[in-house]
Amino acid sequence: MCTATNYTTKDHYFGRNLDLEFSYNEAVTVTPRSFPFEFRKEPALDTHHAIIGMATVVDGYPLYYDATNEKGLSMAGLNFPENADYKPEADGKTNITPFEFIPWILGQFETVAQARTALASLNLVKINFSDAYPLSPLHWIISDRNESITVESVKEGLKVYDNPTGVLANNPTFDIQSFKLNDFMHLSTYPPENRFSEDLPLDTYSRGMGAIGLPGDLSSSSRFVKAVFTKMNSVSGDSESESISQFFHILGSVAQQRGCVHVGDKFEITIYSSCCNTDQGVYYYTTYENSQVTGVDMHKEDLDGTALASYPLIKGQQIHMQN
Ligand code: GCH
Repeated sequence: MCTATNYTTKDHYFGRNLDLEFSYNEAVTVTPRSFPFEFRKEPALDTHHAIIGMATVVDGYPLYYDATNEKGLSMAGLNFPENADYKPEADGKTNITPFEFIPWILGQFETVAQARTALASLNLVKINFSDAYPLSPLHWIISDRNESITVESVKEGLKVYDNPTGVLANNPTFDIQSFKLNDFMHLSTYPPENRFSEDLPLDTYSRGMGAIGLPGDLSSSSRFVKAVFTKMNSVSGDSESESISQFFHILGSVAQQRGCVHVGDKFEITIYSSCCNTDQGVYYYTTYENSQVTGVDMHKEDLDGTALASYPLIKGQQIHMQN
């Protein structure tokens, strides 16, 4: 499963954990403005905003998992099994396949408000990229500095939810995930007061007791609550070092350690964690075995060009010996 979040200090940051039991050879990929984005059912975008994010490049096409454009609009796809329902082609609608959805939104729009307007006529059409890369059941978070939305294509149609948390996990549907936050409104970062019984001499014997009951397991609903609590209460200075450190700590609160979640005979792990400074266009990441933060700056690429730039992930520990 995965968790995505955003966070604002002086700049705005957007990223995710990718939790899975295997990898698709993803790489940090920059798409410049004149790379021709072709769509199966809609006209190509010959020029568009430049994009940086994590993608598997297949047959020259960047299949993005999460990305940010040069205007600061960001988007991530997260697993949504058994709920995602993609549709046949529909007349009078904009027919975009799920694997084209991130390029289509980030290629054209600067804000969530603009994206939301375009979503009114969108149909997520059921066309596989190829036999080797069939569609995945996904839902999406789209964020700018000011707001986030969640997009879900389900049996009843395309649903667009305001997402005031800026967080997305996996199942169940976003309305249910959000409703469940009601159950945790008593959690606090302050020491608890004894409202249990005046007749009992209860003691705050440890720090952190105000949030007893915060879920710590790795299910999707629990990660959602934990990430929202951590993000909403996060405190950070404005520097890049403080901001990205805090961001990776938010993601770390819901990361998956090998051995804790069985998937068949394998284990789900946090393959990578990403944090994009959406104002500067710098994409930072760590991997399961590389705790050092690595960065790729989109503005160091030729953004007026036509060729993708791909940076394979540095995956082993980068240990800095001090003696
Ligand atoms: C193709 O249609 C789209 C591309 C793939 C291959 C199928 C590489 C791009 C992107 O949509 C990829 C997709 C493979 C896979 C990915 C997806 C982005 C996120 C998703 C993960 C499986 C989601 C993470 C998650 N996993 C644990 O929640 C990498 O679908 C789980 O619960 O299964």
